[in-house]
Amino acid sequence: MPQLSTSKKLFSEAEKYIPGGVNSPVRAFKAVGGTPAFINSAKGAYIFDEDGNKYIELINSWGPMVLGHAHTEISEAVKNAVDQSLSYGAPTAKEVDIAKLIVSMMPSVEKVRMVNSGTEATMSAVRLARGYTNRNKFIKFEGCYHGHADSFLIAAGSGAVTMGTPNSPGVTEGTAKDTLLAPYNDLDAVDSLVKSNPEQIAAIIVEPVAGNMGCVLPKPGFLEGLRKVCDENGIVLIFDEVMTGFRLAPGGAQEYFNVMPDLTCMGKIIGGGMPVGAYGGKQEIMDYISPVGPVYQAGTLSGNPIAMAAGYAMLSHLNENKSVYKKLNEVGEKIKTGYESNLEKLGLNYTINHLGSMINMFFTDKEVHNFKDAQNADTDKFKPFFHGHLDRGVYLPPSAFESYFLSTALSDEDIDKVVQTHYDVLKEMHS
Ligand code: KE4
Repeated sequence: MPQLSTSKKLFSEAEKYIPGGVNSPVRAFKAVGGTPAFINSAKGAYIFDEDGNKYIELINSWGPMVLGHAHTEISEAVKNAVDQSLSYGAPTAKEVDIAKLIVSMMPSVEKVRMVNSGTEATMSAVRLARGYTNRNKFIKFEGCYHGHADSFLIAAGSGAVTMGTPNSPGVTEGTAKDTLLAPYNDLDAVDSLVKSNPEQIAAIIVEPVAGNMGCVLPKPGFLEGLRKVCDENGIVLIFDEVMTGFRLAPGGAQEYFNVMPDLTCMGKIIGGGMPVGAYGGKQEIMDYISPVGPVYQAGTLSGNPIAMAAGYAMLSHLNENKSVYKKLNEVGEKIKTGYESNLEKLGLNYTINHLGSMINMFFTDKEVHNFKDAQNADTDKFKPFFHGHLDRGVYLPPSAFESYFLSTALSDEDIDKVVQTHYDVLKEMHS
């Protein structure tokens, strides 16, 4: 059990000034209990808390730190930028560089707009789709999380479901009525929503690999089916690649599955750890955005030069070192294989969902293809599973409804420790 006395003190102090003591709910450990470790540094695959505890981490800031923490090229890029002031609120050459790089990496993206978070990206993309089609409704999938904009907090995943507030107070009936819901992987449900709302649906937004109900993969044909229904009904297909973008492949899930959306939302990795989001896609649609078109969207710190320096360094590294993806996928494969071998040795048949460097285990022997499947797992088991790992120095996302985020910084020894810890914790839980 890590000694957390400084974190405990900081947490009680934090709770006096910050709601729940955190600036994002899932960090508060509400779903797993206990005191969240206050982190004061990180390097490579390791994070260190205020009490000097070291953890091998499988969160990586919820995705951005795909190369591990404090990567030299990214840190150097930021250090070299800060002396030229932190922000101008005017166009810069670096914004042109990163836009060109994103367009070259993301197969369906012809133009891109930088914003400051994944939420801003998805919120803007849906507004753009509504403006472009002159329609109000959109379809999202239960358990998918697209950030905290009002229209998405309907059967959302991630922290929303972890907090037990699937439909958040403060979201008006007026907003909710335009959000249509379908189970993930259910094309029939999508078809019936489209038929019952003819000419009214502006967009379908989907996580091409869901990571906010745990890791849930698209069934073969699901993404292709969404493409088809959008083509047949003039609906804008939006891939929320905030998590999968630049992680599953240089061109994200759309490259991996070779299914092209009309708009793509990006975040996390794109900023290299700095607050960056982006949305992009077909020029014909993107030119509906102000100042070219009538759909308004703006941001004081959008394209911030320091954030662009970090993001450009990250994306350049990924674009120029395709071996990163081989390593990422090897890390994922080794952990999956280790987990499977543990389950066999222990006579357990829990479900592991995995793709590339996204993975998690559900406490159920049934397959998990949508949110209801994920909720039917024995989520009470996640709490001892999480703390059993934390006590042994392995930091998992503190929620059963999250994918783990792996990085290239995990060495074979780290992977062995992650796998051994998985075995030891499950053995202890089931003895
Ligand atoms: P942000 O606004 O948090 O940058 O991005 C929202 C978002 C959009 N789309 C997807 C697919 C996402 O996963 C996210 C954010 N992911 C969560 C973790 N599952 C962020 C962690 C948090 O809320 O603190």
